[in-house]
Amino acid sequence: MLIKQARDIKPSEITSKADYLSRRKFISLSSSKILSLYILHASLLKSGKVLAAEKIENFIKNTDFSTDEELTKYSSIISYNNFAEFGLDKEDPAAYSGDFQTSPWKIKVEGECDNPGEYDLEDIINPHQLEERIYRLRCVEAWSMVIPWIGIPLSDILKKFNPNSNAKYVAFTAPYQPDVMPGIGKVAYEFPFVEGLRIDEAMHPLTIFATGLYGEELLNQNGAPIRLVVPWKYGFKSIKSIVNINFVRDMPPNTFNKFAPDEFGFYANVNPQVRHPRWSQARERRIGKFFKQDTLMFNGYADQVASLYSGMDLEKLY
Ligand SMILES: Nc1nc2c(c(=O)[nH]1)N[C@H]1C(S)=C(S)[C@@H](COP(=O)(O)O)O[C@H]1N2
Ligand SMILES: [Mo]
Repeated sequence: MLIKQARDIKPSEITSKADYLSRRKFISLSSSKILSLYILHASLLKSGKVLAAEKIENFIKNTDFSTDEELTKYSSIISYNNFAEFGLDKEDPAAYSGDFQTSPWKIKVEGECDNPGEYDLEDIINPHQLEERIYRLRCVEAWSMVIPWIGIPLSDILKKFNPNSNAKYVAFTAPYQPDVMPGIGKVAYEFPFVEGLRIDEAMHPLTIFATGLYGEELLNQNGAPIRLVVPWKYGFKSIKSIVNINFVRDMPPNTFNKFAPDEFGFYANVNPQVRHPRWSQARERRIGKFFKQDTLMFNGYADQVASLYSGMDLEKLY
């Protein structure tokens, strides 16, 4: 069965990926890589999940905000995931998110703003120019990746809703669909998954809503159709598959903090000097690399974001 399924992959899909990779000079495309893409397709097909990523045609490359570090392989980014709604093993989101429907998609906007309402995803995205941002992603579990996201600055999206002066924070909610989310009921977190940012963090130019990566629309396991990306914070802040945006006066709850308040805070800024109660945060394992490397303050974005926290005790901001 595996071989037949592998043949079912349209050659064009493989070619477009190959083209993309060869344009990035720091990645050399070997035949073994093409083979591994075939095998990946085959295994995802076997698990019932067709790798149906759509190419994104119109995006600009924002090099000002991008790192030139070596990209993590596409196959790792889409197969090693945290998305607790689908289970806690790293392979679970790719294996079990196939029945999750991400189109059509609506986002409800509410709270302290002039333009609340239920919006079609297209109406939120279409007014904006998509851009590629190559960011580091640092999980609180001490692994990291370099991901070429495609998205829109969150500030551009939020401004359309005209938040008022009471909007001190913005809260985000992921879907609650136990019938297609096997992690719900099994994983001990409280669902739906919720997260939040202080409004100035949300409006910071590094903060984006991503709709794609590696030139293609997000797959379910990465948070299709739209997810937050906040590169200077631990990965759990970057909530996937957003269905609700709420402008609020008070600091909103976040799932990891509710689950283990002594281990995970609201701010969750990457800080190599503050250890997690159960492990050090000083170093990290870059997925695909053999040796661990030092973790940087604010995940390497200190020049851009440290001023947001001036006067605050970074040790207490875990
Ligand atoms: N809805 C939702 N979003 C989520 C999570 C989750 O469990 N549910 N996990 C977070 C964690 S812990 C990390 S590290 C990142 C991982 O993103 P990636 O799988 O695209 O690399 O997603 C974050 N967003
Ligand atoms: Mo994470």
